[in-house]
Amino acid sequence: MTTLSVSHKPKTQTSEPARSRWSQASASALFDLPFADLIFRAQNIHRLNFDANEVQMSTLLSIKTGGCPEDCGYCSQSAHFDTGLKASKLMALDEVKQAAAQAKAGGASRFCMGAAWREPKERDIDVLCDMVREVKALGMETCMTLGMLSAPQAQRLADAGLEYYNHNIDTGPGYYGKVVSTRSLQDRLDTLGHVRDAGMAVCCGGIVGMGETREDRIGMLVTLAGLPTPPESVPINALMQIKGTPLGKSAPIEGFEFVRTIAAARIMMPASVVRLSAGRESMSEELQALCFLAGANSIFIGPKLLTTANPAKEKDDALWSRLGIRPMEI
Ligand code: SAM
Ligand code: DTB
Ligand code: SF4
Repeated sequence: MTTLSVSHKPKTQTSEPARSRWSQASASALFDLPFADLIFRAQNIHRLNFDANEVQMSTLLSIKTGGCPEDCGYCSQSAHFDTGLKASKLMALDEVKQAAAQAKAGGASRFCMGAAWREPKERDIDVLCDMVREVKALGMETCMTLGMLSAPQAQRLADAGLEYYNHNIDTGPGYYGKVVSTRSLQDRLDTLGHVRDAGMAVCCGGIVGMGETREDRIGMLVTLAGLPTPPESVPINALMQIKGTPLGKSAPIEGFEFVRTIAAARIMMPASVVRLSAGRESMSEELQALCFLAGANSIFIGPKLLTTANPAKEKDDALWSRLGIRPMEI
């Protein structure tokens, strides 16, 4: 078993009541607060647990793109939908190493490698472990998102030194069936259990703006906060609308509702890093600043997420400078 040092542990304990109190009703009451009260409460909790001006910065790389057998209704990479995306096979080790070095030079402290798989094949695990070792050798934290994992697969990746595993629940239990049919919410929870048991840190969140209701968004946060141990990292993605996917024409989430979702995540999971994940490309700088005020303290940097665009470095760097945001050290 790998000894894992999870960075960004809270400096002090939260002042919020025990986690078990987050029912659908109590979380719903948070969302109903006047906006200023909600942000004030989120900001207080944020400051008790983190340096409020530090933001953790990761860069993504799609190491295996497209042709995925799953039918996630938002995804450019599903083979079920015609999105015009060109599929490619698993990248070579050297290319991954090069991309990681570039990400480090661009200011990322963590490198997150994503594959469009239902789950990795046994024959891929050795090279995936090599990728982990090579990226770590550059002095970066490692994260992978490869689909479902069996317990032995999770253990092999952890033994290679993988620190974080990203596996999202995507939405609340009430809306899940409208989003994906090829894997159940329980399948996802099982993978999260294997990741935990192997000693890795969990990165788990979801997507908003897929046509779900506020109740569904609350259901997602209640599920995340109610995990036996809440995820160390909670990505909140705004849907990147992909032409050709069933959810590609969903009405975008309204800005204040997005900020409320971030604030509620911060309050309900005080010790977790909350990631302002996909969607920054189409957000105003003011909306992003509100998300940071609401307790978001992690982002993806670099011009690309997996298959879609992210803000350019110059634009981001100018924003960090104007807001006085510093990268979180590892
Ligand atoms: N195939 C693996 C899996 O799904 O577990 C890993 C890669 S998958 C692309 C990682 C996550 O990205 C998904 O679980 C989903 O939450 C998020 N995601 C995918 N497409 C998105 C989109 N169009 N907009 C926002 N988030 C998206
Ligand atoms: C997560 O929650 N968001 C990232 C990461 N985990 C893997 C992926 C966002 C993907 C956005 C759509 C795309 O670029 O294809
Ligand atoms: Fe495949 Fe992951 Fe996309 Fe779902 S989200 S279709 S599993 S790549």
